[in-house]
Order: sequence, then structure tokens, then C-alpha cells
Amino acid sequence: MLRLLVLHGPNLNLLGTREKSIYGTATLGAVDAAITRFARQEQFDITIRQSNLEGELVTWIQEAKGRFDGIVINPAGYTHTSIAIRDAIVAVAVPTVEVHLSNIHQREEFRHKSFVAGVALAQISGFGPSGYLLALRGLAEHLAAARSKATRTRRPALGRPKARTRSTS
Ligand code: CA2
Repeated sequence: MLRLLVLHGPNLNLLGTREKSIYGTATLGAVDAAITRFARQEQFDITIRQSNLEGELVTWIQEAKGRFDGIVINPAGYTHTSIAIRDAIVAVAVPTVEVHLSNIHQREEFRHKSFVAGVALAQISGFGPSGYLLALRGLAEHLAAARSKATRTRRPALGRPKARTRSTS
């Protein structure tokens, strides 16, 4: 069973209460319930956490090594400022997908830069809460492909012996 960690960054606990025209009407509780339902259906072992603190997010990323197969993170405002979160993702080398509810590339210039994107497997931006589910699906497919490649490399398949060709000279 894939063990996946979903991290929500600062202010996402306010979802559905303000700025509804940008972030939608779903509360964080509703988003997490949709993630949990999807995880159950796909048979993922899921853990979901939210923090307003950069250091706490860094600690959770560090602790993910050996405990989780992949991370989905919406770093929220820290996307555009946090070298610490980027460094933690590099340090643990756990495949990580970055998610944004809004399309950050259509918004203010300062939101176009993500410190996380360059070290993430992928970035999903602009699909609202569905972005988390797309990220989990993409991550699971990536992990399955990586595992099957590793298995093939470790144990070369026993193929049929090569046909002998007769030499005429
Ligand atoms: O679109 C996203 O998911 C963001 O990561 C959300 C961040 C923003 O700083 C990023 O540029 C893009 C902001 C999260 C704050 O969420 C709120 C929700 C409701 C009310 C106020 C803030």
C-alpha cells in the first residue's frame, strides 16, 4: 500500500471562509474529506497535515523519509519565499508534487516564482481542490513505474536462449 503525505501550508485553514472568488467555497475539512475518500478508493495510506509555520512543514518533510513514499504539498505563501522547504524536499529525496488551488501563473508577478517547482516531480496549479487528487494519482503512477523499473533492473527476466546462427566460413 502506498504511503502518501499531504501537506497544506499557511492560511489554508481559512479555505471557504474568505477569498472565495479565488480559492472557492470548499472548507479545508471538505477538501481533506475528498482526499480521504479518494485515498480509500485507490487504497492509499494517507496522512494529511496543515501548518501555518514554515519550520513545522520543514520538520514534517524531514520526518517523511522512510515513512512515506511520496508527498503532495501546497506550500501556499511559502511557495514564493521558502528556500528551507525547497532544501528539505531535496534533502529527503521523497518524490514530491506541488499543488495550488489557483493558477499562480495568471496572478500577481510575485506568485509566478516557486522555490519548490524546480525540485518537485510536477506542479499542478489552477484546478481547485481536484488538484490534490490529480497529484495523488500522478504520484502513484510515477511510484509504480519507478518500482517496476527497479524490479526489472534488479532481476533480469529469464528470456529464451538466443538462437544460434550457423557460420558458413
Ligand atoms: O493557489 C494556491 O493554492 C496558493 O498556494 C494559495 C496561497 C497563495 O499564497 C499562493 O500564491 C497560491 C494562499 C493560501 C491562503 O488561503 C486562503 C484561503 C482563504 C482565505 C484566505 C487565504
